[in-house]
Amino acid sequence: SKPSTVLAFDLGASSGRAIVGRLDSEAGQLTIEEIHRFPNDPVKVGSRLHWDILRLFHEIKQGILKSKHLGYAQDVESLAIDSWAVDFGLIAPNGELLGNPYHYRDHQTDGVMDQLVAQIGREKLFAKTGLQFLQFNSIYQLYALKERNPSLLDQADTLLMIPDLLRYFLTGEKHSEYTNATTTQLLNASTRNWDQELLDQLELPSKLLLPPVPSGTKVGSLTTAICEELDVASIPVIAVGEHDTASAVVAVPALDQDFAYLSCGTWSLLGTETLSPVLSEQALEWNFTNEGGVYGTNRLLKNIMGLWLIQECKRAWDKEGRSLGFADLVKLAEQAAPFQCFIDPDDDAFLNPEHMPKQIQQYCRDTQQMVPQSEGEIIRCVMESLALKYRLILERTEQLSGKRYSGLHIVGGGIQNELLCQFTANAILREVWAGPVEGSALGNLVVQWITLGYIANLSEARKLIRNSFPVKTYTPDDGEAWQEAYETFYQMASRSTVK
Ligand code: ADP
Ligand code: LRH
Repeated sequence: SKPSTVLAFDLGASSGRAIVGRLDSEAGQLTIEEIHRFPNDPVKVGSRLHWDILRLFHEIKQGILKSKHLGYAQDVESLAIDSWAVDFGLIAPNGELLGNPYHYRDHQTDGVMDQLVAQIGREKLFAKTGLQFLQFNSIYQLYALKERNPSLLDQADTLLMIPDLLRYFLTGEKHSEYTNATTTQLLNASTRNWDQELLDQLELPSKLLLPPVPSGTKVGSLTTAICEELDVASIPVIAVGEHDTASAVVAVPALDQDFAYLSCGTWSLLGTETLSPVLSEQALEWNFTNEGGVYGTNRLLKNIMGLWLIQECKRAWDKEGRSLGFADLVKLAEQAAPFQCFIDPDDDAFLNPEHMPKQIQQYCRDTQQMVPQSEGEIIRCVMESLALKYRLILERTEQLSGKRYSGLHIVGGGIQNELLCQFTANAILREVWAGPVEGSALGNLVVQWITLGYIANLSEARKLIRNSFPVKTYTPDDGEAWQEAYETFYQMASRSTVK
């Protein structure tokens, strides 16, 4: 029988892609083809940082057009979008978008979290939502907006998270998808609906937020206007696990029920899948999160600053005219001396500094370490520190879940940094299993196929991914040196409030 074709749009904080997936159910094989990729550069206007949302919508239309030109469009049975979390657009009563959505790294939320947390109480917020405290969670963005730009909120009829918003542009239908809704820190983990008390505290009208629909729900199809504009037949649209990290976790090719994962892109999201939220005091103290997963699963994980640190070093050097690719930077790091200095990647200073390399140097100076000078020294410091941080968070995940993991699955664009994969194996003293690289897009695709009835469930989907894509094993090396480095890293980071 003919393979089933579906289309995934995966929007990361650094780039977006359109991927065609083809499933041969009889052979138990699936293949993917990247048909479109585009940068997702945020835009600074005055002192505000925005996403270029209309451009992203344009690129999604380009992706649909390309699927047509490649001859797939007539076969595409559905499409779906996933993206980074927490950000949103506001819709006016007349159905139009109000303003440009803000980027979660905009400084408007600086200091806001402490204010609101003092008001509500940290324990209470965690008990209700199960979420980690990140200064850019939607709840703090809304609170900041309330103070800074109240008329915008007053005019708004509906809040739509980024994938909800782009999906609304495509279908004309407004729905809120569950996994991404959990990242707002406004959803109650027990009721899986908006927490009325929190909405009241923020004086947010409850009409703003739509009751979340489960991942995998069919939520309309391309509008007639879009079909005419692109000259394509209408395509059904599915709300998959629209939080990119939820989709990445779907795609972890684990054979066991209990596994640890690292979704490695702009952010490094490290944790495990559990049946219910872990709301212990320890989870709160370590600032772990419980984000909603697909099909009732829970994602116990922690955000680690991730490859953002490298992206931002690259951007600073690009601006200075020393254009180096990621592969060049990794090569330079490989040539630099090991274990010279470490940073805590999750120090607030690294969330959105003016100049990342200088910020890293400053951190090393402040912590009385050697100050890295060359590009290679700086990137080596970042990569070793990330690998060591992964160990800390992996061990904490084990303590919280009460499980022991024999290795770590890594998915996402970051696995192209093979030196980082090797460092990670060395640091955690266990195997690393790297792949697939397009984790989020694959998770997006397989949930569409589950909805369409081609794949039975989540574990079948993971088996299928395991059978269709290579997984590269990295075995730990140089254990003693890394153990010593971990002790130094841990002491250094503890002195400056390990996050
Ligand atoms: P996101 O989805 O968050 O935008 P990706 O999963 O696409 O991010 O990962 C992008 C990151 O992968 C880059 O920031 C870079 O650090 C890393 N990367 C991509 N290609 C390479 C490469 N050839 N060598 C080393 N690292 C790479
Ligand atoms: C990764 C991600 C992560 C969120 C952050 C805002 O792309 O979705 O899970 O915390 O972006």
